[in-house]
Amino acid sequence: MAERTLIIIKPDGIQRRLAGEVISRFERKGLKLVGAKLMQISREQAERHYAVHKGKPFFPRTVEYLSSGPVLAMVWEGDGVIAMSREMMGSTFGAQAKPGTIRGDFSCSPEGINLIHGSDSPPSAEYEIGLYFSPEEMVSYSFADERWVTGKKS
Ligand code: D4T
Repeated sequence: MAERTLIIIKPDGIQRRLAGEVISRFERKGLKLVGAKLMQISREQAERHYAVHKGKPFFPRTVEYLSSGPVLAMVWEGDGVIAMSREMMGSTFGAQAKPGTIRGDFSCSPEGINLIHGSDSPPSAEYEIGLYFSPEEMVSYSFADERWVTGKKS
């Protein structure tokens, strides 16, 4: 199976009606959506999500932000999808993210109000996908034009 990653359009992305814009960028890149869920993340779930940051000064407000409104949780698939999506997102703070990236184009926040989450490694992706999706909630399928997009013969 190709690599998978967890992408979340965070509460500000939903409130600012940017979900379609973000999904469109992932689709145009050629990546494959294999799971999607509009949901409200609970405080406990957000604490589990950011467990590696527990104890850091920004942990409380980061948990508060992720659980502050509806989000769109998605699983995207493709060889190298984790690194590609991190590049597409841009660096953590919108105020510093490069133009052309999602955060660079749509966020000016210096404080982590940064529209989107993407897993940063295969172990994080596995852990984070498991927080939001059961295996039956993801779908495996092929695109008819796969070889024209990836160059791989299916
Ligand atoms: P997420 O995980 O939200 O997609 O963002 P990043 O992967 O780009 O950033 P991260 O895990 O290092 O940080 C998680 C979250 O905490 C906020 N944060 C982070 C913050 O407010 N101050 C800080 O100094 C750091 C490092 C922003 C994102």
